[in-house]
Amino acid sequence: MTRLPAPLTLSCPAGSGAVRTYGAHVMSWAPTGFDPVLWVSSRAKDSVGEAIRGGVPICFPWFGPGRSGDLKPAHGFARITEWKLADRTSDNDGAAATARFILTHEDINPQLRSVFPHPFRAAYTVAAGAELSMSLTVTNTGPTAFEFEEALHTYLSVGDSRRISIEGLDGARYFDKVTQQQQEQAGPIAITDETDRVYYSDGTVQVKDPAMGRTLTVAKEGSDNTVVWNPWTEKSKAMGDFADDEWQSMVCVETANVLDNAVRLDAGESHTMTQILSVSLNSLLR
Ligand code: TA6
Repeated sequence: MTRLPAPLTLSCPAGSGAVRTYGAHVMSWAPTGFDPVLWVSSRAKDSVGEAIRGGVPICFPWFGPGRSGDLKPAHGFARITEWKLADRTSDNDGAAATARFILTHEDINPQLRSVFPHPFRAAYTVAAGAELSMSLTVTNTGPTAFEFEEALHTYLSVGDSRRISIEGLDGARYFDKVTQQQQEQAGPIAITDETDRVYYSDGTVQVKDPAMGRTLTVAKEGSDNTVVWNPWTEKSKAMGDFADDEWQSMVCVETANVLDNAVRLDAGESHTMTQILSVSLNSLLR
């Protein structure tokens, strides 16, 4: 297997991160003075053609097995394809260091292109500083309309997933992929078992992490779904690229447009989805 080259660093006084051209995959980010915010498995693969277990994989143009339930590879081809680096800056006055990536249908392996035979252009801008913003713009460059799903499958690093509280989804409808039931969220989310839920929400989510004494905020624009995932014990054991106990140190909160919120683009139309991560220390008084 061909090992992946080292990621590009995005560094400025306010924070730093790393991103790969492979999958335009953000591997790490931390504001200056904070512990890493993104999580990567100790067993993560790093070879061409393999998905990377951690950071922020880009799920596009479908999510999971797709709405038909039979599409491969899981979560689409964007995260296992080399994107072109269009430009890269580091902002010395401390605001942010940025990188912009481009992917078109011409970059896609021909076998995979048959699954999604639509001309498209995806532009992805990453800005790492005191916050981490990731913005994905998809343009229909062909003559006929198409639909796609998308998710920024964000792995967040937490001190103990059994003690976190995920706020901002109270009252939101969700599809529970574990029970295959439609539910409505009542209050904050606690992780007490395998959790795999597609929420119908366009709002900001906060992950309160008492073990690390901090709150992670996931703000977004252009997204009508938030996916929350923790594999818990049995699913962790079943994944070769995930150590058995690592479910305790991570939770996925994913900015997305999936299922019946798939995006439809007419010829020439574009759609942008943006996720902005930030961190704050919990007040000792609260
Ligand atoms: O976003 C949650 C999810 O769809 C889960 O169902 C699980 O499959 C997870 O993504 C990881 O998917 P992956 O293909 O990266 O192993």
